[in-house]
Amino acid sequence: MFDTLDRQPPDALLAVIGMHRADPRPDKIDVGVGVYRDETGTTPVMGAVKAAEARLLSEQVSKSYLGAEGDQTFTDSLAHVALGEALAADSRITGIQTPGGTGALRLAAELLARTERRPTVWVGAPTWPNHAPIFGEAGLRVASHGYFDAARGDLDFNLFVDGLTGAQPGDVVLLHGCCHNPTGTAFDAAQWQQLATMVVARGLVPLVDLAYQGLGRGLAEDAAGMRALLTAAPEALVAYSCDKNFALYRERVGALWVQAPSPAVAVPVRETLLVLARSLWSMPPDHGAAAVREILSDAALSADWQAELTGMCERINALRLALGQAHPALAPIARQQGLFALLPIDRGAVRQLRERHAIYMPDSGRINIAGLRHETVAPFIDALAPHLPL
Ligand code: PLP
Ligand code: TYF
Repeated sequence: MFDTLDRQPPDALLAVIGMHRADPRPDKIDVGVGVYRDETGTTPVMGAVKAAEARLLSEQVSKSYLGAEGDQTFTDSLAHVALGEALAADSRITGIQTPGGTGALRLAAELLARTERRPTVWVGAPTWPNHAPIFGEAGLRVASHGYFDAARGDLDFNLFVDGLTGAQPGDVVLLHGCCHNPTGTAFDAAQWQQLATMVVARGLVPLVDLAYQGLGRGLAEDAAGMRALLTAAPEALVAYSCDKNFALYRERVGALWVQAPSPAVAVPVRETLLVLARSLWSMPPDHGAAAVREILSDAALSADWQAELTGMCERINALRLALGQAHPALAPIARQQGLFALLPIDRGAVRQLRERHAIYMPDSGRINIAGLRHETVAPFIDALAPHLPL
């Protein structure tokens, strides 16, 4: 039976970790996989998370089952951070805890596949390489559209709108809430409003992937566009990850919210989510979400978390400024946001940077900006400059 299975390529982003690790050169630079790194090049456990974990260790009295919804106090507290006060109180919106943002996306895909409409999911190209397989494996049709002007290295909003011309009423449009992976591009407030008008006029359903809240401009700023969209649209979905903004990566912490057209419709939506979650993973892992719940329910821990997150965001933006000023071809990076930027270089250049300079990135030319330190910006630019357009 198993001899009918084909060989499969490894995850191109995760493969970079192994290649970098195996390189003995001391001045090697890892701008591959998307994890935040500090000025020392490490990805520490955040102070508030350590404190919350210590509290859980001493005070948690049971690890008995919670249920397919996971820790509802976690999800409801997180709704205030992600959705804001008004939407968090909206009874058309229902949410449950998921294993990371990936679990939220997969649960969203299974929910969409359960509807009579079985919508096509529209994703921008390029996007996070896991997006299309997540929806495709759930049996949905995935269509892609343009939005990125590679020559300018920036968002082309008209291209985005034109690319969605073929979307039918009821189709789903996947949007990155902030900190676009891999391009770092973002809609401005006016474009989010235009998007909201378009979605309503054409009966499209937005699915917002919010995996980097707080790492672009700030917690509220990074969610503002999504909130405006949810306020306008009758139906929407939000797949949320706490794995970057709480640095919980391997703990797998996330949530899915679904906005139904009425509180009555939100009831079967929730029941369906619970049935689907039971057959996917039964219940989500608890520990990371419990730590987030502890942080969000304690004013001092919350303030501590937000201060550390702000520091991370500021470090990324300082590096963005340094890169943008270092070379004209990198100027858009200073205006863009989040961990990622897509360099205007080809695969050959990526290979040369790896072989000659021990600089590691995936073949797409995407860099994780937090993989740089202020002192490695200059050698990075020196190695990169010959490959950049004039
Ligand atoms: N969405 C995007 C755009 C991402 O870059 C990631 C990164 O991992 C995820 C979702 C998934 O997050 P998680 O690690 O919580 O599954
Ligand atoms: O894009 C990234 O680098 C992050 C981390 O299968 C990641 O989103 C990469 C690949 C993957 C899961 C997470």
